[in-house]
Amino acid sequence: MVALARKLAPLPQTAEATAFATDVLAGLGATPKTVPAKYFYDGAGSQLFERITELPEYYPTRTEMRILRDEGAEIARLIQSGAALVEFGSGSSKKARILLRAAPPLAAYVPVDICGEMVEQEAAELQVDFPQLKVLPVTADICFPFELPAEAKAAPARVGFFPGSTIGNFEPHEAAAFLRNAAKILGAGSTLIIGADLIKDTEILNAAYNDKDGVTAKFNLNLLARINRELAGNFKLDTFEHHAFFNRERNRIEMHLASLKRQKVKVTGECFDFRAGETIHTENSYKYSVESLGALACGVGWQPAGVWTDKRKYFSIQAFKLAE
Ligand code: AVI
Repeated sequence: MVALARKLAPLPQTAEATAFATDVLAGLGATPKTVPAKYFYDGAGSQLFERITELPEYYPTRTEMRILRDEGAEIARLIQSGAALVEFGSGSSKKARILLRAAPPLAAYVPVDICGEMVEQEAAELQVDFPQLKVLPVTADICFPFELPAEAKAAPARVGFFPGSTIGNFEPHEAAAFLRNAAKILGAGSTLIIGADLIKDTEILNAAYNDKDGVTAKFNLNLLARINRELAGNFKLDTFEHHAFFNRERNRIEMHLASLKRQKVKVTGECFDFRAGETIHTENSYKYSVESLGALACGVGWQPAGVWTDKRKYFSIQAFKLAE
């Protein structure tokens, strides 16, 4: 029966779809069950994430924007005239726009994102609003080495920008690898400006990932809906529940999807057993102190060059430099 279902299940068509299938099957077959957080962001997931950033409980986005608006001029002093600004995981470039307005004339702005269509489209829109600026989009996975455009390589300096606390979604060893990779790409004498969410009271953190309108729950459950849509899954969404909590020992928010009963679920014809209460671990969102992010960055050669926070010390923008 399983063999027949397997034959009938649609096969993934693209390399991206194959990677999704491979990761989901491996993750659901592991103990404990996991699915990588990067798969949250299909069309529906990206829209839900946009809604999360506007929730009253979800402070990171608006707090980071406030720091950038209030301290933009100070932060931009780290950017020398004629430098190239390279944004890692640029998405909508909303935050870069604030920095670009405060920055001196630049050789180029290089938004880098894995989603080629989005990076090209956002770059075209930004180009209209900043006609003097050379906007040179790059499609790449920011966790691996990639080539900068020639103009950015030839600029007298390069400044990396990695806002949004996306670094928090990496495991610490992955965050260190990202920082090492960024150093290689940007080169000697460069600067890196990172947005990182800070460790704080458990209640504030738990509320940010358990909003009362249930948008974060929908965002989490959309992962199962995506598996149903793209991998011939048969998850019943109302038999899984969103769980999110701050793990203080590991300084991270953990998101899980908990099965409300004992059940079997099929994905591309493969069957997975769930115990009642068993979870799929879907995301970690690490919170840093200024010192802990500094230690991680120093460990791979970056030197602290500035820290800006909001009054409540909820969020930080931290700058680092590489020796010449
Ligand atoms: C994208 N990232 C920084 C978000 C975070 O806070 O870790 C993703 C998110 N997950 C649930 N809410 C927001």
